[in-house]
Amino acid sequence: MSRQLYPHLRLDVFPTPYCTGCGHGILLGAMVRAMDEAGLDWDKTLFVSGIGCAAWIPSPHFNADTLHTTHGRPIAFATGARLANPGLNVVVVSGDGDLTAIGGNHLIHAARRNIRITVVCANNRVYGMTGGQVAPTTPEGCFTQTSPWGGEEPPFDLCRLVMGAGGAFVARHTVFQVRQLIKTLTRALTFDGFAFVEAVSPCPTHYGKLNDTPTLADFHNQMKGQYVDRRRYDRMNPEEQADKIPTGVWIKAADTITPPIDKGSSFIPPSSGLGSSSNPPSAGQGNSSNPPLRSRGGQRGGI
Ligand SMILES: Cc1ncc(C[n+]2csc(CCOP(=O)(O)OP(=O)(O)O)c2C)c(N)n1
Ligand code: SF4
Ligand SMILES: [Mg+2]
Repeated sequence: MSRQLYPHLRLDVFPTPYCTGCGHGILLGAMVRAMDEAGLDWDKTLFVSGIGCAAWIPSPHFNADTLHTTHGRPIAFATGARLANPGLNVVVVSGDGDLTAIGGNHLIHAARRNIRITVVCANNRVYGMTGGQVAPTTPEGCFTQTSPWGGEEPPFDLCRLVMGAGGAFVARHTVFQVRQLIKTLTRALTFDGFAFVEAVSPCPTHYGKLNDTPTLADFHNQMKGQYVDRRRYDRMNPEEQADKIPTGVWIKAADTITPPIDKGSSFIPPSSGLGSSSNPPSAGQGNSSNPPLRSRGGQRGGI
């Protein structure tokens, strides 16, 4: 990483606590580079995380305002911060267990409501921090401490989950696709609405050692065959697609995106005498007490 980016890190807490070969360190570096490329003001950005190895990416490593919250609740905290201070860029970075198991409800409803936050999910397909329990992202047949005969449940495809919930900007890359990951994170950080990025990240310690990928190099060899660009994936027949996972960015067509919830439709305190339950302010309309809120410099458009 360029030394020019060092001021954005708390260098006194390095090296990171991550195991050798953990993908979370690659995502950490990609986030810092993406923040730089997006040109976002670090002093106007809040990073929110839950509990888990991934939740340590922003906190304590970023020299920025960070909220290290409770397990499963970072999106709830982030939503509150965003609505209370619309001038803030709010970025959630956390793990697959945190965001899609215990915190899954917050994820789908933030996507449905088009809350203007960026959510980055480090998906290592296991609960890493607590010793490697099975997660809703663990592929069928894969071994974990709590699925010693191989997981029997079908996993979530996180991108499909968030798209199904209405997510406007949805993306996936492995941490090995680092250039695309940085580019996509840059777009997500400036997207004018709810943006979700899944970063597939190896956990050699608790996932790899039980699934024939004990080193980062083993993960690389396995993932480069399995994760394919979505344009290539779309050209495959169903048999070819069966063991592949598409990567890339999916953005809803602009005219199908729900207006972000804080755009002129925000809560009006009853004491203000404005609005009532029978006459709520309509979405998309500002008024003098609730002017439309600052755009994050959005990049809407359908693909
Ligand atoms: C309410 C609650 N339940 C369970 C835990 C235990 N716990 C801490 S981290 C974690 C899983 C983290 O997994 P993930 O979010 O995937 O992060 P990773 O460590 O894999 O990066 C769990 C179950 C907790 N801290 N609080
Ligand atoms: S347990 Fe897994 S996710 Fe946690 S630091 Fe080690 S390799 Fe990374
Ligand atoms: Mg995990």
